[in-house]
Amino acid sequence: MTQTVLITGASGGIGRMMRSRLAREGRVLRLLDVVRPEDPAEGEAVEIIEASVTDEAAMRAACEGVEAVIHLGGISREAPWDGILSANIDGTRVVLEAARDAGVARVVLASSNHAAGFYEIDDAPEGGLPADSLPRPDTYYGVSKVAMEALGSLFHDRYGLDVTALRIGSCFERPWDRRSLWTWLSPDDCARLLEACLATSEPAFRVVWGISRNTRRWWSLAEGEAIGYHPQDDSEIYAAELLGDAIDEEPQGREERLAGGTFCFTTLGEHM
Ligand code: 15L
Repeated sequence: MTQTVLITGASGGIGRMMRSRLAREGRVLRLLDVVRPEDPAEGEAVEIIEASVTDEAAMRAACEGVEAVIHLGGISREAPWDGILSANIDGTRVVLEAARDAGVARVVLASSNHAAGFYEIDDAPEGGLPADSLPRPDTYYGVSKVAMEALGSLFHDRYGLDVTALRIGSCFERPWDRRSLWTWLSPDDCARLLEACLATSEPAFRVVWGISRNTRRWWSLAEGEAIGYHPQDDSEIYAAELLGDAIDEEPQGREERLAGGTFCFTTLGEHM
């Protein structure tokens, strides 16, 4: 039987990196974005939808026959409030309502570390800061991710959807500075994490950090491991190249000690 997985925000950074990594025998990826995703390559099991996550009719149609939704769509950094409110908060509501109406069993939500950006390294207990630590958003963007998590919780409790909200660190091909050495989520680990979310056994609402097995991490891996996410990559292989002689220095100043880094200091409501 074919499994159809809808990915919103499929033309964004993570969406593009996941396209080949989530391809599986017996799976169709339905790729949706306001920016039209690339047409399928020969033999690629993908369907393309050009639409906004705020478009209720389009989202309803997109959810038809879908087993799981991976919701990556929306604005991915600080921006004026109106846009955040519409794309990230209302967009998530529209996605969840469409999923519920279509009988979709699972939804994975791309939350962010910026829902908890004001935690500092010293706040972390042994084993790492729990993934479901109380929100401490660092921006309006972070607030929208807190709202996203709240909507996920609501749709689990009301309608029984299986919802996993991922507090994603920094999902890029490679880390680029001291902070990203502990926030890094390698693209391969991101795919492993999403596969774990697609294979959970009991419907629940859960929050999980999206990071790799980085030597410098201070966020807990326990919640991910509980659903079978066992990250394999470690950013430490880049540390010498990135930090040179400063490789063993402690993180300096609040920008390097706060989870959200520069997001904690950017002007609220202004494009970053
Ligand atoms: C995020 O939430 C952003 O979407 C991404 O672009 C990065 O800035 C990341 O956080 C990060 O904290 O590195």
